[in-house]
Amino acid sequence: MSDTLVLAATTGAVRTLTLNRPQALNSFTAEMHRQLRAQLEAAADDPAVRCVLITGAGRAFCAGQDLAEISSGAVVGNVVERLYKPLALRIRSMPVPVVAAVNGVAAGAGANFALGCDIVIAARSASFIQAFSKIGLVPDCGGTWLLPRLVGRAGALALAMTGDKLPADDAQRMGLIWQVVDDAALADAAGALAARLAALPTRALAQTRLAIDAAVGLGYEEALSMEAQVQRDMAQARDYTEGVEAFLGKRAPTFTDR
Ligand code: T3D
Repeated sequence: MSDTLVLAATTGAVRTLTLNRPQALNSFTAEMHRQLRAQLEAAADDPAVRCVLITGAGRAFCAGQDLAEISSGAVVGNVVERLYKPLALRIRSMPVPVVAAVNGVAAGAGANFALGCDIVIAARSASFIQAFSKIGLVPDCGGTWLLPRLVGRAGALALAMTGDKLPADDAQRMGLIWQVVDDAALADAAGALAARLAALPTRALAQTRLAIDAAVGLGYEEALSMEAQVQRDMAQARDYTEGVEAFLGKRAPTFTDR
């Protein structure tokens, strides 16, 4: 029987997935990819799950690809196409919001995996490293797309070329991540954020992600048309009726769409 490399726990409507190879700083093996994908599918298919929270066991979030596994024979290009690309796309297509709670170092594909989540909250001692250049690679797991959009071309190139360790506070100042909290407060702060998102109309939140990502490639007028189309769809959903009725009735809404 294989080890449990991704722990899953549910609190209310929040499914927490914990990368669990602390002895190798939660670096990705093919088996950890497989288990993470299975857990993401299970969360996507479970109507009771309204937010996914991803974190790491031990002192790291994720150190990217397990370099020992690669040197033992896996083919680099294949791994990126076969494992990292579907992972990044799965995160982007989750029907509920995805929060990354970065508890320690996030390096290489581990950094970009975190940055591809919807909201990134980090412990103050955490850091982000585009470690690729140090081993003769280029950013992957969405890094080439994400970094310039998050911090602009200048910041993206500097981070990717130097591979310097970026402390969480600097990452937040640059707009790479959303929030930094004291280490001891991370689990509670991330849990509270995830619970808050879970109580919101999660279908509209997932559509918000899609619309914002789509708008990046559109002109202003096209973006306005796309918004009108998405809004038409959202207005057909129960959550919209519930939100408006709750507002007018001066009561708290109960959102159920997904
Ligand atoms: O197929 C492909 O390769 C393409 C896909 C690429 C995607 C990528 O992610 S490429 C980038 C891969 N990641 C890295 O290059 C990061 C390598 N790790 C580090 O640079 C450092 O470990 C950290 C800066 C992340 C942390 O440094 P530090 O000093 O806090 O910890 P450490 O002592 O280096 O690591 C602790 C242990 O974890 C150590 O094992 P040991 O000696 O205690 O048995 C170390 O070997 C292991 N570890 C850390 N990162 C990895 C790893 N083992 C395998 N793969 C790793 N990526």
